[in-house]
Amino acid sequence: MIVDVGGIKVHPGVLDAGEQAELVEQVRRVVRAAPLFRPETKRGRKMSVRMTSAGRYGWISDRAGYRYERHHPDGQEWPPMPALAKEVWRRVSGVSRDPQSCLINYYDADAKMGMHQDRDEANFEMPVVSISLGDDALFRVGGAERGGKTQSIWLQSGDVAVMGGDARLNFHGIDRLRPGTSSLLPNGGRINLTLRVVD
Ligand code: MD6
Ligand code: FE
Repeated sequence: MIVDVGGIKVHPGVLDAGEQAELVEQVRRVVRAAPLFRPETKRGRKMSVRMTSAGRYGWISDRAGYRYERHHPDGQEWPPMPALAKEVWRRVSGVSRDPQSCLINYYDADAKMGMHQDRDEANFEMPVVSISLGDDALFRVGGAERGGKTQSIWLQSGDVAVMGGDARLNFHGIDRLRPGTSSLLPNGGRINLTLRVVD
């Protein structure tokens, strides 16, 4: 079963409980090598999510703007991409290229993400694949213009969303979490992985 939310295809329960735990372990390995940081927007506001990346490129936001970089802010290359995340991409992306970036977002109980487009990549024919782990999150999807009609869905741990085709540039964001809905992460919260071809 696939659920269409404003053109974004949500595949519920792609990862079972064992795979979710394994992916969390792989994410912990990344975070040990490339610590989470709280990015600033161009306007100097701190985002509420904490981020890091794995793979060839990581996504960075600071006073200089949004972009992909080969290095963590601490100067080191990003660690290798979690193997299980790459496997999910191969299962659901529908394209033959492998992802070059795995952005890791950590949400605590109060974190959210404002409506945005993913448009820092060179080739919009390549989809974005997103994996949810931990607490449920309310995902809102609009159209290609800011301010239009939106639809929402609660993303659960193990769900995978694919943003491609005509929906590739749709606005989307996370309104809020439902704390305590998952026991996957001992301290609660949510991890979101987004996989992309960058260049
Ligand atoms: C999140 N997701 O789920 C934020 N972007 O925490 C995204 O921003 C996103 O879910 C591109 C494609 C799918 C997504
Ligand atoms: Fe996004």
